[in-house]
Amino acid sequence: MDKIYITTPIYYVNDKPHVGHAYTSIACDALARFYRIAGYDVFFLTGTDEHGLKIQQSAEKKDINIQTFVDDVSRNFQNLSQSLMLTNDYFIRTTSEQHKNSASFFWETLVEKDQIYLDKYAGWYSVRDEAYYQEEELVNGKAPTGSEVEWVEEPSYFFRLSEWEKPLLDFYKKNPDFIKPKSRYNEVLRFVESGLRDLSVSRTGFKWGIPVPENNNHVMYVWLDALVNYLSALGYPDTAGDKFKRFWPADFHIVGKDILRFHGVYWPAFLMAADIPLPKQLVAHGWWTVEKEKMSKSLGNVVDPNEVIDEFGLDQFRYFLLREVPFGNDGDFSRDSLILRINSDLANNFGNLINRVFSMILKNFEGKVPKYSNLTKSEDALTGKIEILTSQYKNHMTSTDFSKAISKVIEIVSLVNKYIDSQEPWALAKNGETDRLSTVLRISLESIRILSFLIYPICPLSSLKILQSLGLDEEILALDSDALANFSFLKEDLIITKVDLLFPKIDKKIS
Ligand code: ME8
Repeated sequence: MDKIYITTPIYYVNDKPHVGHAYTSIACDALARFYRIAGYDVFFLTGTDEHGLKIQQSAEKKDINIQTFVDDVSRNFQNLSQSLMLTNDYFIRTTSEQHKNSASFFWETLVEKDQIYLDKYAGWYSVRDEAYYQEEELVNGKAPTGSEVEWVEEPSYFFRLSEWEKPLLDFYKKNPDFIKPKSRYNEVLRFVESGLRDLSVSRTGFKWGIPVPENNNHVMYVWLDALVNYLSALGYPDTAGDKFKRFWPADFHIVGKDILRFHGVYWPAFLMAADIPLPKQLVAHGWWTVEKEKMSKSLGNVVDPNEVIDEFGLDQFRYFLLREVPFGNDGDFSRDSLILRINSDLANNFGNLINRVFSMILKNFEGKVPKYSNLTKSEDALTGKIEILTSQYKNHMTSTDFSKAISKVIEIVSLVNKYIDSQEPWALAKNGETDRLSTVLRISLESIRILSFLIYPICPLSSLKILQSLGLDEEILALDSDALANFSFLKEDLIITKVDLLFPKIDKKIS
């Protein structure tokens, strides 16, 4: 069985999780669920990044012991994983002993390979971004991200990043799909082409980090510590262990565009320097604003995913995020667009299809799966189109084009609704044309069954509810041709049960 290793960024525990964190996690979960039902052995990782000055300062501001603080905030992220129904195989915390040992070993490897030397750093640092900036990168005295910077002068260990400029450029050129989308690939390429300087990889002056093995006055730069999580979660430094052998290199590192440079430049350079194979692909998605504003505490517009789930439902939330904007583009989270999406795609289209087909079968056949008789051109046309659309859906999912993949699912929904409209099963029932009625409803029911398979990565709850009404369980899910192109999949002695209302129409005034 082929394997797939998918990772989210590990989130800083300086504050509560919000819709931006939920977005990346949901995208990774959809991909993980997709690959599992496509027959792959999947390892899906998420977790929390718990060191660094930003976190130390957040705990101090609240006057809470730092370890207690990070335990609490990390728990919020773990709880969110549950409320988002993430199927992560592991949740990594960088304050765990295993990770600390792993990062120390990684450091020692770099030292052994003469990749690290002691010098002095004098330059700008942004605590909020946990990033170093060159003088010429600053915009009106601030980081290009708008964050405050401070002047730092301290002894520091450096990583010989400049030595990796050429190998990195060779690598990008040989692997044009290493970074997606293409615009981000070009951005990274330009950055490296403009020249790399050695990177400061340790800090003094505060203690909340992993001590540098040979000099405890220094803690590791939080980004070096954090990136190693992708290895430590697989048991590194035990590279002969089952997990590491099975799952490294990662297949998908999925991140926001804000942390492209760390993943697209520093991480591959660290790995090359440590002589560890490089991940296969880095996907950088876009940025969410809220009602057209940047999300920020001071504006008080930070969206708590739990509140959205409570009000609109988990599947609706997952659906909206993955459908609304092409992965890679920026998006705006607004109540109006959320309600519009739910009503138009889910309530009026998908929900309506399920409702009408199930009710007609319950009414006309007492819930018994209807039998086929002769198939006409209309059925051939419908099933032919569904086969094409399911294969397009699969291609879009494997290229992390979630929005396009979902649009194929909705195209199927619309086609089946149209097919029903054109066949007028209500008229067939009235005229006593039972064979034809039975065929039309059977084709429609099998289409809903196929839709429940396709929608599983995006809307797992609804998918499982449909399956339950069809007397099937999660194990049946698959994406091969027997599952997706088979219109006599359901057992004919089966009695289907009513599906609960999956997507209630939201009756809120749209401004
Ligand atoms: O950067 N829109 O952690 P972080 C879209 N610890 N995505 C968003 C978002 C928004 N408005 N806000 C946050 C870190 N994200 C490091 C990562 S990895 C080795 C270390 C998502 O808590 C997006 O995935 O600041 C972004 O990259 C990530 O959260 C940043 O999370």
